[in-house]
Amino acid sequence: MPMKLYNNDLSPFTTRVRLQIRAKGLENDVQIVPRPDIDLYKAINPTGKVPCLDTGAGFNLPESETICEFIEDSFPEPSLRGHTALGKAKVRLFSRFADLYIMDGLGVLFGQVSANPRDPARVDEGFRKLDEGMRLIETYLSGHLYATEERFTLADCALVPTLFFCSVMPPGFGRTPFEGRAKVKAYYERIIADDMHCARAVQEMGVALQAFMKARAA
Ligand SMILES: N[C@@H](CCC(=O)N[C@@H](CS)C(=O)NCC(=O)O)C(=O)O
Repeated sequence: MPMKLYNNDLSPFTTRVRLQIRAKGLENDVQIVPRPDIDLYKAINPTGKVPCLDTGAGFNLPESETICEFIEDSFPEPSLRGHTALGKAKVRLFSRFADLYIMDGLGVLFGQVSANPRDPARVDEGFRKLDEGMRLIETYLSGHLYATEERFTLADCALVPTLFFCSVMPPGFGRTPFEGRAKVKAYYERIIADDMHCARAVQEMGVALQAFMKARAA
């Protein structure tokens, strides 16, 4: 039985797994399906969050990083991990930076996007956290097309969707995206121009964001 990924095109966590599925050529092995109605979905995934992977083995697996690791173990080739112990560690490091630092800052800012009035202290806190994540990524980026090596890895799957939000969210707060982070900016702009899966992922996120904003304004 094929696996099934419960998806939402806007979610950076789900986009991370969509990127992995396509980069590994697994579209026939892992179907990408919309998340059902929330009450039904909570019976499938008690966290209520996307993504969740129906493994086809009677177990529904939540949490994007866990899903990515499971997919790598289930379909080892082509590997999106590093080749060496250090290469593998570097890939995981970027996933941690994306989840723990960047998403932490973005989470605070999400709460302020439509707040009326906004809380300036929370906005500052969000940008402080975001900038700390950016500083770390800037420090560790390879400077090549891909984050860690001369090929696409799970590090890129984690970074590109989070950086999408880092590019679209600051202008809404009167800030410049990627300010002072030239390497991160160059990485993001290059990879979404040169890598077809990343280009498609950010295009899908952009369309989903427009629809989300429109629904919110209605
Ligand atoms: N740590 C989780 C985070 C997943 C997550 O926060 N997903 C959001 C969408 S970006 C969600 O489903 N939120 C709905 C909710 O919180 O009710 C992962 O990596 O999968």
